[in-house]
Parts: sequence; C-alpha cells; structure tokens
Amino acid sequence: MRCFWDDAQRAHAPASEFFNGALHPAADVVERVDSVLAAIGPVEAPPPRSESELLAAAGRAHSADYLDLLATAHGEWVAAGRSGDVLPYAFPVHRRPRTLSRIDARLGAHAYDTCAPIMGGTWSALLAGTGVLLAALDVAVAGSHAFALTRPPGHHAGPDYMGGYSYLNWAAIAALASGKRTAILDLDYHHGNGTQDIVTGREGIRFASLHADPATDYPFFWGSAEESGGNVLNLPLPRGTAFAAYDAALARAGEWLAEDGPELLVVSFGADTYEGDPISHFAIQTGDYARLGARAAALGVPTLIVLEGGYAVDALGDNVAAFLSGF
Ligand code: SP5
Ligand code: ZN
Repeated sequence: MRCFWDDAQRAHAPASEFFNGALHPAADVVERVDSVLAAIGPVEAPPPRSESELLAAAGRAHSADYLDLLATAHGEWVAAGRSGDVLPYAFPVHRRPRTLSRIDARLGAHAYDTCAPIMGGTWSALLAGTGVLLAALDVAVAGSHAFALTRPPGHHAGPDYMGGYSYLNWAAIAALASGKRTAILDLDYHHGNGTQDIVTGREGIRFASLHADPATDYPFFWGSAEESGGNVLNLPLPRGTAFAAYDAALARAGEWLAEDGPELLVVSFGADTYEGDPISHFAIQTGDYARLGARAAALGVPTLIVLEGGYAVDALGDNVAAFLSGF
C-alpha cells in the first residue's frame, strides 16, 4: 500500500492539554509519528500544491472564518503578549450573535474543549497534512488503497470548531473532495463527532462509527446509539470491549455502509482501541488489527486510511502496520 507523509507535519508539537482540572502533557506527541514510520516501511512525500488548492480542499469541510482563526490565532496570541501554546478558556454555550475580535472570544467560539492547543507551527503542519491527505486520496480515487499518515488527528474537528487534538477533519475533507460516493468508517476509540457534524445529511456519504459509549467517555455530547438515522450509524461499545464484540460491530457497520453502493471507503483509523492505550479502555490486541483491517477491506472498494488517535507510542507503529496489512 502506498503511504504518504510530510516532515513539515512535525511543526505541530503541543506541550499540554487541560482536563480533570489540570494541565497534562499532551497525548498527541510527535513521537507517535516516529513509531508509525519505523513500522510501516517506505513513505512518499506528497507532490507540491499551492496554498490556494490546499485551502480550497479544507474549505469543503470547514468555514472560512474557522480556517482564518487557525491561520492567525498564534500570531494574535503573541501580539497580545502571551507565551506558550494557544488554548481557549471561555465558550459560548449557546452561539452568541456578536462580532468577535478578542483572541479569547474567537478561540472559544471555534472550540468545544481545552484539548486542541495551537502553536506557531500548527497552521503550516495542517497545510502539509492536507497535501498528504490529497496525495493519498488521488491514489484511492484512481482505484488503489492508500494510507495518509495524518497528524494531528482530525475526526473531532467540525465545520467550524476544533477539539480533541483535531483541527482539520481529514476524513470529511477527503470524502467531500473525492467526487465519489463515499463510506466513512470511524474506528477510533472516541466518537467522530466532527465528522458526523460535517457529513450529516450530505448526499452520497454515509458515516458509521464504532466507539466508546459517550455515557462514560469523551466526547460525551455525541455518539449515542439513538443518534443514528439518515446517513449516520453510531455503534457505541462498553469499556472493556475486546476483539469478538468489536469485530461483530464492524461487520454490522460494513453491511450498512455497503447498502449505499460506495465507490470509495475512507477509514478514520485510531489505534486507541488498543489494550495498552494510556487514555482509553478497549482491549484490542496488536494481532487483532490485521483481522480488523481485513474485515474493513471486505467492503471491496478502493480505500483511503487516515490516522486518528493511538497514544501507546511504542505499540502504535505495530498496530497501524497490522491494520494496513489486513488490506
Ligand atoms: C483523536 C483522539 O483520539 N482524540 C482524543 C481526545 C481525548 N481527550 C480527552 C482528554 C481526557 C482524557 N482523560 C484521560 C484520563 C487518563 N487517566
Ligand atoms: Zn481517539
């Protein structure tokens, strides 16, 4: 399988995230990428693309004012005399009809949590990630499987918001840019709330997600079984879920996605379902990922795989490589 990666994606290197009443070291560390690169073999750099082409692709899934915030937030933060990573702290629980100018107001209006810090290199890393995504998408649209080593993750980013280490929604951008009937299969431990919010009701796209029950797990406000219908299928699973139950749910998701006759499959693959993940609570083992990859591949359509979570850094590469081997 052809794999794509751009070293410019390393410029996003968060220091910390805020939860449970304290700042914690960021879980989405750059070392995650080194683990994957060491395990998957050779990767290709994407062909150069103009910034306007990259922005146009991102703009299929995200609003212009949100993209402008991502591009300008760190500069405004520094201009306001701040140091360290950019984080919001005040949020409009209900959208407020105000013209937003202060950086803290703009941040809060485009975020739902305090787990998506922005630094000086974030925007350039996101543009590089978009190039990686589009290069892999080209391969899949042409009829082969491809892996985009996207980092930071994307599936928590919505039409005009960031959160959960996510800024640009790789799966949604790919689906909307593909021009194909697309099935999106989200296999991260956490519900793909951003993807769901972007693609709900979109003709020619179906979204199925296997994830931890939002009654117990982040992102809490999305992803219940009842929140299924139309082009969305949510299959929440209890903490402790291991291969057999996960594989059964995956089979069910695959059947539902196949009903729509997709021409392209986009997999949001997160290895935070791994038994050793430090922030998650499923019990998938490294050897299971090859069988799960084969199950997803049984859909029988050209597939673009993007990376979401997975925070057991040492095992991440083997888990990703095993999943890809199933294809
Ligand atoms: C892409 C992705 O996997 N994003 C996940 C974001 C989850 N952030 C939640 C932070 C709170 C985690 N609580 C962990 C408790 C560890 N004992
Ligand atoms: Zn996750």
